[in-house]
Amino acid sequence: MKPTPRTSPKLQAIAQKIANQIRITDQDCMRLFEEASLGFVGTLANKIRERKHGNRVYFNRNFHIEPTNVCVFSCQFCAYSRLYANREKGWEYSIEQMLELVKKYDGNPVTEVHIVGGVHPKMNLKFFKDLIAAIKSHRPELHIKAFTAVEFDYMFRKAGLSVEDGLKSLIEAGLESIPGGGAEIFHPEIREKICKDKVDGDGWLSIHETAHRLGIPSNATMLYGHIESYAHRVDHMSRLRSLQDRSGGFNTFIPLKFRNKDNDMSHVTESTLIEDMRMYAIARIYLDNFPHLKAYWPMLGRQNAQLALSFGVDDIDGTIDDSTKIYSMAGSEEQSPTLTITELVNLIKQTGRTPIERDSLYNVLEDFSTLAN
Ligand code: V47
Ligand code: SF4
Repeated sequence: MKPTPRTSPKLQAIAQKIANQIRITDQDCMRLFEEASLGFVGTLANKIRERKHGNRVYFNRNFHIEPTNVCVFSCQFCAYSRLYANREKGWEYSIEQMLELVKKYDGNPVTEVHIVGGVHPKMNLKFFKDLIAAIKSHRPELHIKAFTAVEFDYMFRKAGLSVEDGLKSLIEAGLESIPGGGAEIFHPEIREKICKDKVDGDGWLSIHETAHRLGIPSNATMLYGHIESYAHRVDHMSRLRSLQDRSGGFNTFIPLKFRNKDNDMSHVTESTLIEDMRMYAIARIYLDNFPHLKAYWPMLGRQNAQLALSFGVDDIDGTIDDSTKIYSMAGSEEQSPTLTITELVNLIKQTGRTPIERDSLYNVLEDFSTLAN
């Protein structure tokens, strides 16, 4: 990119690194957060995104199962969990009920089920192994992406197993990949304030590292736009980038915008759209070893997710279905998030990009560029 005269020499040097495909430093990343305009970071991020993926935008056909919203933890930002003592106000599905949810999709070409929920003291490792095995025996080709590091940490400790042995037993039952939740902000200064009782940053990273070693890919999230500073965001992404250098097991980074409805952080103002787009762009510039950057449309809203496709994002998640409550209860844009394939494809085409249906491992299933509007 040719630097404009108004760009400072330090920012120009960063643009030069991107042009030469040189990794930026943590200090460069701080400078981008503190000094760079949306246009500046957007142009660089789009260049990187097009270098990696051309004009393609990936989506998949998935649905979510949330086994329970009863949770032993009390994250300040969570609008969804109900304490065990208050569990009559929550839900807890049996294996049979969850299998019924899966059977609703018989004959529907979904390729993935995403299973995450609260940390229920009675739903143990055996329960989840049986759940996974039951789904696999009903529909063997359905990819199972399940459980955050927070859920693993609790269920393995309760079972008295190491992370490695616990993961091996779930893999044996049919677990194939791990979603990116529970990461929040790794830095203890913030983690102590927003989710002090669940697995810490090092624990989260070590569970993902173990999964990668066992051949299980995963995603990583970052809950941003609340009480964290830019330095905490850089620290978070820096730990992820270092782990990815060692393991190579992350597929996708997903920045999650903090929503403030009905939680203990309702007094905290939400980030602006400009700040959201800057977040995506800077993540794309910094995380050079992450293949994909995802905008989770139920959280951002459809139009903002479309916009994010010009700021480094190449993945827009999937059809989802309306069973995911963790965001709608915290005030996300989409209260009943479901998109048909035609709607999803049209959303992507309206931005001038090429819609590509992917499987859970980003193998291309179908190019939808020729589907009529
Ligand atoms: O870890 C909870 C977030 C996450 C709020 O891997 C909130 O493909 C904003 O990680 N405001 C769980 N965010 C969900 C998750 C996820 C979602 C979609 C795709 C994938 C993937 C992973 O939800 C939690 C937390 O960071 N969350 N409350 C809130 N008030
Ligand atoms: Fe429980 Fe997850 Fe909510 Fe935290 S974010 S209280 S771990 S459901």
